[in-house]
Amino acid sequence: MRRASSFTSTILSRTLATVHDGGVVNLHPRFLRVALFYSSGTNNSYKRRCWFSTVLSSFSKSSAQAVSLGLAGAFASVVTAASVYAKEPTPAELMPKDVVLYQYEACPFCNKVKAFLDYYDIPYKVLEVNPISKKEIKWSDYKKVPILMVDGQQLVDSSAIIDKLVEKILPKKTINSVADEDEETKWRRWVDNHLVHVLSPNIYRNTSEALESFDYITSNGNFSFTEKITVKYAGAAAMYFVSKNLKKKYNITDERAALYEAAETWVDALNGRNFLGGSKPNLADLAVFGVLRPIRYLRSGRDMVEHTRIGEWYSRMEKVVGESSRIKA
Ligand SMILES: N[C@@H](CCC(=O)N[C@@H](CS)C(=O)NCC(=O)O)C(=O)O
Repeated sequence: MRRASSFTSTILSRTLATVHDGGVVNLHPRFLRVALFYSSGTNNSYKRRCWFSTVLSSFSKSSAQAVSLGLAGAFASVVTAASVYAKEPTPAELMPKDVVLYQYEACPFCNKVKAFLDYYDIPYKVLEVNPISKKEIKWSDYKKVPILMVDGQQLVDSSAIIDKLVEKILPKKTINSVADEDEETKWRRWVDNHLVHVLSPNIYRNTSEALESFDYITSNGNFSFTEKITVKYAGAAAMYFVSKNLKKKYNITDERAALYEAAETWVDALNGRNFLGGSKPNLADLAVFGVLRPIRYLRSGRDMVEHTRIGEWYSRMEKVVGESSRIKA
């Protein structure tokens, strides 16, 4: 069997040995031999993987992304947006002064936080973490992303980060009723416990989709040139097999059907409302939107919009969230 350098193997194992609370995978050694065809076999540190450090990111609304995907139309619709749906302004005195997000551009949890920051127009800097060395977060005891620094305070875990931000900038947040609050909580949990698990098997469904995803990840992530090349091809191959394992773990037989079902479930939850929050998005709307953003313009996301009723809500969300409040370096 052909073998590549241990460097390749190390990069692969470390890149793929990332974990998220939602899509943890235990890799069977036999599976790894096939998936990690190029492995030197000396590294047995393959642990578990984050579907996404494997994955993509928010096809936010940057023109570069839109153009690269031939989505100028979608971009234009974002521009007309602001006039139709108004954002909720954050009072100036509550606006944090210095916000830094440590992230992987493709991470669904990071994108969930970004959707919140963008919607509330909170300016933030982004520090892209190298998923292999993680040197950018060496200073922290917490070894995952997102990490959000807010005026010197470290916040971790996407849902906890959002709760903390709500406390800070929306101290008078009024929810119409306990029922509304319960509904919002229920669907935020659904995002973390169900929706994120459906995404991974979809974006690595076959070799071409796995390559498309890794092309996105390596183009947008913080990788050295060598890492980029290695991770793109070897990572795509490995994740193709990982996604098969994920399907088993989460009892998914047909990944596309599961994705469409999740999208339809969400539209049913809207029950004719523009947003789950009614006339404005609530935290559940922002969470669903955030985790879907990285896949929206990949093959799986395009299929989802084509084959389900989620497109209209998604477009409304794009419009109301509007331009990113990220501070360009
Ligand atoms: N529950 C956490 C999960 C965060 C998470 O699992 N992040 C992944 C990226 S998607 C991670 O950093 N994994 C560890 C790694 O990459 O080494 C959250 O909601 O923020």
